[in-house]
Amino acid sequence: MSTAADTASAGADKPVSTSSSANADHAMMANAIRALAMDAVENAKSGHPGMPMGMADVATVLFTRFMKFCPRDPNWADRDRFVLSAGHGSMLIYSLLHLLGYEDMTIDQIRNFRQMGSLTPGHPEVDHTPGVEMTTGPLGQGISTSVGMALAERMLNARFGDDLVNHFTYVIASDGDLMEGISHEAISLAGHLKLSRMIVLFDDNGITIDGALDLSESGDQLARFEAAGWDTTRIDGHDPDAIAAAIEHAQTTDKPSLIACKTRIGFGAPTKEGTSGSHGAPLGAEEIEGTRKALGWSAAPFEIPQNVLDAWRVAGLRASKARTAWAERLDAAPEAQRREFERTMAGSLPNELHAAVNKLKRAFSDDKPSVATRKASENVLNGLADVVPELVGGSADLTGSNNTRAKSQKSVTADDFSGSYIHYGIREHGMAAAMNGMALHKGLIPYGGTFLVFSDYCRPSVRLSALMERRAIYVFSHDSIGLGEDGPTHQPVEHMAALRAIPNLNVFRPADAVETAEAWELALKALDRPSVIALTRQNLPTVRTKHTDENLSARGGYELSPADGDAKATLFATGSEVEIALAAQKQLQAEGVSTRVVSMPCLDLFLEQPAAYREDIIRPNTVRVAVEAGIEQGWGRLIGDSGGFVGMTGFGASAPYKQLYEHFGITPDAVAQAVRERL
Ligand SMILES: Cc1ncc(C[n+]2csc(CCOP(=O)(O)OP(=O)(O)O)c2C)c(N)n1
Repeated sequence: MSTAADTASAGADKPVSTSSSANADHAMMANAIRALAMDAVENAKSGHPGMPMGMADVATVLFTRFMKFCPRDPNWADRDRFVLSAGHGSMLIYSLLHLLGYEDMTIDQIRNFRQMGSLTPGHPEVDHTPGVEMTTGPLGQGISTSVGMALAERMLNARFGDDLVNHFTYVIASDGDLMEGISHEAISLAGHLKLSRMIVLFDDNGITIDGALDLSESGDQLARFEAAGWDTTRIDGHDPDAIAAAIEHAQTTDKPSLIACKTRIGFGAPTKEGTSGSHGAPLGAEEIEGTRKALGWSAAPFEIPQNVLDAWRVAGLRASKARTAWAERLDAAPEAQRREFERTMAGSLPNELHAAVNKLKRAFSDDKPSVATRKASENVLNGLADVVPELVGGSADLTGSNNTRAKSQKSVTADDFSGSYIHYGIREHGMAAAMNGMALHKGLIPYGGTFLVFSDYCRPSVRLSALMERRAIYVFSHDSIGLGEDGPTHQPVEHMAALRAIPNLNVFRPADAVETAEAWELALKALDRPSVIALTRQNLPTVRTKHTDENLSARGGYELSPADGDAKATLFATGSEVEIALAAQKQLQAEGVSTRVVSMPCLDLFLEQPAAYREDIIRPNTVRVAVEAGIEQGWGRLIGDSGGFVGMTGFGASAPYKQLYEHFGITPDAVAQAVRERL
């Protein structure tokens, strides 16, 4: 049974083979997972025992014979990645981490499954539990994010070579994962790019919450994956030899692999096995007793027989030598390469970044271009792509519209992963998930573009970027009715507000080229936070005409244009409406109403500033009016109950953009009038 391990790693150093049967037979090792899962769920009075019990055989084979990882160094850069896409089966991964010897995952943590502060939350959470690679639970996200991990692996392999980067990405996915629409985008992208190091183990149990899968599905998953360019096979997911043979084969193909593992959910449960009754509820004392009997498992709850635990712990040590050999290779690598590898994997930025940003800012302030911020963003990328080579761009088939590609960026293809630009195709959701995967893998900084209105198509993954605290940068152009003739289907209205509602997400809407450069700098420096950069289609004047090295956008909002005397009014604006606010200011001051203009490129960052700064910018004793070509939601904290808002209250229309601004009353006159009414 040790043959599979001999081909377990594609790296120069293979993890040492452990014959599981030397210490405890496969069945008992798998039963340890089953027992922990059913006992933990029973103890918590909630959770999902069925999936871990059904996939215990597959997980045992994968982790004892194939996976390359190190419990004492869970973040080892060249470890195989494992994503439990079916996050509801979290007890599967918690059991594995405990059994394999991840120090923090004590039996008490298993006992405390789903309790406050435990390392065993209801669904797996990255950074919370060592050994968990991503936060899963929303079905479809895990498998789709894994595409980004597998892509990052190939891209970093192209940059740093087999000695440093050479690992697999394994996924356990359920029926639900494969039914979700995002999986279509993900598997077709993976198939197109021939991500051969991606291996999906599909828990082909034919059961979902409502009952038998055939209530809602009659498709052929294997045919679907094959059509997308995957290698596929179907096996008995309770036959360890078949599982091992399938993984062994999957490692050698030049395509991503799907292994459909026919399993019985709740394996061993006398009345609930094979039924949705074991999916998401405790089995109950009687059923658990019957399961113990059926499995031949006599140990008390949360007790693992010593020989079984020993066998698991030995499996946990399999890759120790491979890890040491890898560390030696890293030490022996040329100094510059080693440093670059360590820097990018740590996520730290090159020292030259600030100078590069300031060079751009100075040039913009000197030249005072009238450009769309999407074009300014392209100019910024041209200035930064070589300084920050770990930047990986892309677009969901709108490269020329989003202006996301720097001149020096070469396309990534299935034959050549050395580039840094990805053609995601018309797959916004898959793109956002893949970006998360790259950010989770580490070593690359992903950014990707589409129209702001289609941020809705990325939203579930954007929310996960924020929840997982990962630096993904969303470049959303065509950010208002200012896009003009494409009309209301393409004109975002509620999107800024909707994105601002996501915690831990910085939403930038720069007013000119200088603020665009500042937004990029801040997005890159936000190591544990994703950013959105909303950009215009239409040209905007340069409003920051005097250069300063200080990143004024860093505090979210700042006084762009002071009043000509004791300010009576304050105008807040973002992006393309800053120009309108400045024109209104002129009008008002000509009438003797001293007015200041505050540019607010990032409301999220502004609201995090100390109260004194906020008050100084808001000036509650002035008449306050905000202008943004979107809905009012979110501006209340700045304008208060008595303030004015000039923006949109419904959907846009199809017309040249200047007419639209007139039609919807987003004009300097309207802003000035809103002030006059409140004086
Ligand atoms: C996007 C999303 N929709 C719904 C759910 C709720 N949910 C959790 S598991 C599940 C389906 C269960 O079926 P399957 O994926 O086959 O898992 P199994 O029953 O085999 O464990 C659903 C609908 C979810 N977690 N994510």
